[in-house]
Amino acid sequence: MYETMVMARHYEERLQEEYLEGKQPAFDISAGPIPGELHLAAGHEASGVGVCHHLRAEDTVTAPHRPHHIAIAKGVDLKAMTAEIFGRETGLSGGKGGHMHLFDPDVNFACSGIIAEGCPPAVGAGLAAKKRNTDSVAVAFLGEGAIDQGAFLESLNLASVQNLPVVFVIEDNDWAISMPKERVTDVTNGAQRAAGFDLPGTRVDADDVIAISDAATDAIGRARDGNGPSLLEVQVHRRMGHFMGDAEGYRPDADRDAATRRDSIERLETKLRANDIDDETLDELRSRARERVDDAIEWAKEQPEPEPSAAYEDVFSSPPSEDPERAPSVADTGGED
Ligand SMILES: Cc1ncc(C[n+]2csc(CCOP(=O)(O)OP(=O)(O)O)c2C)c(N)n1
Ligand SMILES: [Mg+2]
Repeated sequence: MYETMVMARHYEERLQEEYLEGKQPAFDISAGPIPGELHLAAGHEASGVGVCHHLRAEDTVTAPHRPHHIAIAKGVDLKAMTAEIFGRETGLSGGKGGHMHLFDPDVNFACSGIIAEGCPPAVGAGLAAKKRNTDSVAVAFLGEGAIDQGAFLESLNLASVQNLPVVFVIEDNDWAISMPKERVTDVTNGAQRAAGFDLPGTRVDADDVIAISDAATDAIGRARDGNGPSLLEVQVHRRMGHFMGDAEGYRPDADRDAATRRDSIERLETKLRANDIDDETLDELRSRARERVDDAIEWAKEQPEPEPSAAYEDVFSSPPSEDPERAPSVADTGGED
């Protein structure tokens, strides 16, 4: 878990450097090696790693717009994911999806820029697992800013009434863009939402990967054993802006400083040392993690950009103009079919 957390943090720090290249002085969002928006998840590592650590490739994970730590922990192909973020042809989606639209069918991972959008597909994956009689589970991650979305609440209901193997994980980082949590909801503990659907709900108050992993053991074990869904809320921290380029003028310095001080990786390191893991072992884990990230980024930057002529490929599953079944249409011919 330590190695994966270091990998996820180093990934975000390296992407930040790459992203800012060429975007200054007036912050041109389309410039540089990573054009478009970028939401980094430094400070969220304990959640993705503590939960996904219990999952297998055949289990499904859906993530929101801040997905990298979860994707890394789920075992998404790091090189293909990085190429996707850099908009390259060999990316997971041919470089057309970007960092909020990472899909890796080999490990059943998907994410979306639409908040709470991952909840219904996770319920669908849970239903599929149940119908196929497997013990696979599905996990939907969402932010605390999405807990009033209909998609989330309807998904809780459907998962509950159908007794599906789904775990919902709320990552509470106290902020939804520039909106502090207390201005959005009076519910300080998002896990209480579970009570309205007669589900177990647990909140882990600190971004402590061991505590999160323990809570996930129960929730995922329960789903795997056919005992239905549950809801987990975990406290994490946003160490960076909402998106890269966010000057965070709305955020009190004390809040940002506190997020930086509460470092889940240092917390785990302290626990590991207390359990007699020596410096040499920690150094080795850190170097291995960083090397994998650096290799993936170097590789991705050497990949070709997609041909402009490929812009419409894979966009429609069945383009009307190319589908003999659908052209010409009934309306055009006046036929009666
Ligand atoms: C349905 C929908 N509404 C609004 C947005 C715009 N939006 C993007 S991120 C965000 C806030 C998300 O906050 P939270 O869920 O707490 O996640 P965090 O960014 O803190 O990780 C909003 C409102 C969106 N992407 N989708
Ligand atoms: Mg949030």
